[in-house]
Amino acid sequence: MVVKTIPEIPVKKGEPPYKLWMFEPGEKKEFPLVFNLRQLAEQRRPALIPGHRLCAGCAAPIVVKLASFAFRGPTVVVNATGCLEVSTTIYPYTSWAVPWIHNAFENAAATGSGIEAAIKALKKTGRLKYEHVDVVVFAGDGGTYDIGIQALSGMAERGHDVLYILYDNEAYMNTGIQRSGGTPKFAWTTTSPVGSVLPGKGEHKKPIADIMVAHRIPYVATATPAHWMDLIKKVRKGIEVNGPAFIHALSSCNRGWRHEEGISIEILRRAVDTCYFPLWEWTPETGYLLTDRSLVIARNPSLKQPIDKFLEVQGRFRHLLRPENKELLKQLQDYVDAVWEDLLKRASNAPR
Ligand SMILES: Cc1ncc(C[n+]2csc(CCOP(=O)(O)OP(=O)(O)O)c2C)c(N)n1
Ligand code: SF4
Ligand SMILES: [Mg+2]
Repeated sequence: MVVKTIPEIPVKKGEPPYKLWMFEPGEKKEFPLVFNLRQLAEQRRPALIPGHRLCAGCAAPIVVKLASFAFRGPTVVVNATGCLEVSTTIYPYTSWAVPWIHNAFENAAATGSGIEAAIKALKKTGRLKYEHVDVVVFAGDGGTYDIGIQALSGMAERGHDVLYILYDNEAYMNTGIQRSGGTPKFAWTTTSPVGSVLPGKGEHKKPIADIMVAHRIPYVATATPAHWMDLIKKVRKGIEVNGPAFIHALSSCNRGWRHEEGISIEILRRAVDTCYFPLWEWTPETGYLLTDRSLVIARNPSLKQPIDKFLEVQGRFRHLLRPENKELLKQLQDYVDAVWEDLLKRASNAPR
């Protein structure tokens, strides 16, 4: 008997909350995607359930919950070391309602690859009756841009059928806000301090999603939990493709970004409205396609907001808005504009 957590029937009154659902191997059921958030929440239990100790206002659990609405089931989750892992599995408790594994910081993609290979072998020898068992990795930016990139690149190159979801809070948050390859230029972190010598981090964010496009895997996309329908659809696509898929989800962190707890979703909206974090997807067949709000902005350029709108609500960029740092702010704006213009040229659905 296998544990299955997303029920095919809505939760009924009087039922114990977050009960694990069981079903027999060999049972074949597809769960059609519903795009009414209330209906989704009523019909599906998320993979991550209450009781975790992630900070109030943290976007990471929202990424996971939304993503899990698109899981087909059965699904195995692999979690790299980081806030999501340590705060959801404090021994002897767990907030995960699906089979879940943590290995080491750097090898989440290798662990996912191994699980997928084992599933294949079990199917081949007739020992696994399911048509598909999906493997989904969640990893932070430190575990992806820096320490996990070797395992991730290997997973992509070998063609493992795994969906890798990067929740990018733009620093090593769990260990005290150290800069990573995903930290944007001029952001304050404890290892890229702001003072009379340095104006925060000296380097731009690594283009991780484009690096995954360069692997020519079946599916790559960017997403935020503020654009929830877009995120859910992309996760489902990433699961359904045959082969590796990568989703880069921006995930605000009130501790590290220095913002109020209640504005996480607003900040992520601003990240897209300023084109700091454009929403797109890529497949080998279609190339780059803008999605959701970014497609709207491409069609109506007057909707594009200045980068200040993203920066002004975060303490980590406070110094950039001082008059003496006008030149740095312009540098960042020019960089965001150049990356956006480049994306408009590459996206086949951008107006010409
Ligand atoms: C090999 C190894 N190096 C360092 C650490 C210490 N460590 C644990 S979590 C973490 C930061 C994780 O950062 P990120 O991947 O961005 O996830 P976040 O905490 O931001 O969610 C570090 C450095 C470790 N566990 N293993
Ligand atoms: S430190 Fe940041 S990423 Fe970690 S749980 Fe708190 S808000 Fe979330
Ligand atoms: Mg991080």
